[in-house]
Amino acid sequence: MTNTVLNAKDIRKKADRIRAEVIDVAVRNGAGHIAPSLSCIDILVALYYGSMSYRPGYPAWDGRDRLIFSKAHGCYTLYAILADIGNMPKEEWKKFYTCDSTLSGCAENRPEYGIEASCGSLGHGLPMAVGNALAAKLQKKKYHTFCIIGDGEMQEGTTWEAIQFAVKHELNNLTIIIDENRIQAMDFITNIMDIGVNDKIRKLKGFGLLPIVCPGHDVVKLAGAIRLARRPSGRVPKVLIAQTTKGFGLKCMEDVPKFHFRIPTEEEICLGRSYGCGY
Ligand SMILES: Cc1ncc(C[n+]2csc(CCOP(=O)(O)OP(=O)(O)O)c2C)c(N)n1
Ligand SMILES: [Mg+2]
Repeated sequence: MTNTVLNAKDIRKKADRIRAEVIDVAVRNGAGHIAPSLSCIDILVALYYGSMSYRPGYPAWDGRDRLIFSKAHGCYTLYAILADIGNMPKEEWKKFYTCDSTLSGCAENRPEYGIEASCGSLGHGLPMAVGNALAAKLQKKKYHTFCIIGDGEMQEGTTWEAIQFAVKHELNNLTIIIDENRIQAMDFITNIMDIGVNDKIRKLKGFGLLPIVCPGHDVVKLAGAIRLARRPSGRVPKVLIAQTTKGFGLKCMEDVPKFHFRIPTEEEICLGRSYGCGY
């Protein structure tokens, strides 16, 4: 059986439950990449509970869509979801970052859990995703390949080489989702590399792509946009720019660069949460 797509109310609840769990496990076990994990929660929930095709509990199913999680340091959410859908034992996720854990701090290839690739050295995910998408074309397979990449990571040269190849080979079975939280490591992107907020759009268009901007924490809209992108239409890869907030969910962390790798104190956590309202 393939996965079921959750309705609007349930997928929002799911996103909030995963948020709470990621904060809980990471703070308890002392794992520091909380903010990059919180920024991509709605993207991952929209994929796993609202758009991607896979068989929960059967990560090796050949027909599954492929997800290459290139910003691998934000993998806490991926682990929480893989445990939730039955691809990974729940205890494995709950003991993440302790001495007994076999999970790495940056997601690496664990086919038994459905983690498709080892990333962590930024810039390597998209070239692998392009390879997966090309393989599907050559082997006449129907799966779609998704790649989640950080907005700072977009600066890597390998990313732009991969985009050129994907455009040249008309890989319309590939969707790139950019986690646009506007921060790379310890500073805002516009202080480091990007020339203004629309710089990425200008560059992507220059490379022949048609980026679509969507709200990065509206899980229902994200799932809709991803379902549309998943259709094998057009001649080029799809690009979604998900406008996210780094550290979304914990008020002390939101948009604060120093939280790239940092455990909040109890006082900071007491500043409150910014989710779970209205449903
Ligand atoms: C090739 C490479 N250079 C530097 C790093 C160190 N590093 C890890 S995360 C990170 C910031 C990445 O920013 P972004 O892609 O925007 O991800 P975010 O944390 O905002 O989700 C950096 C520089 C790395 N992992 N790989
Ligand atoms: Mg970023």
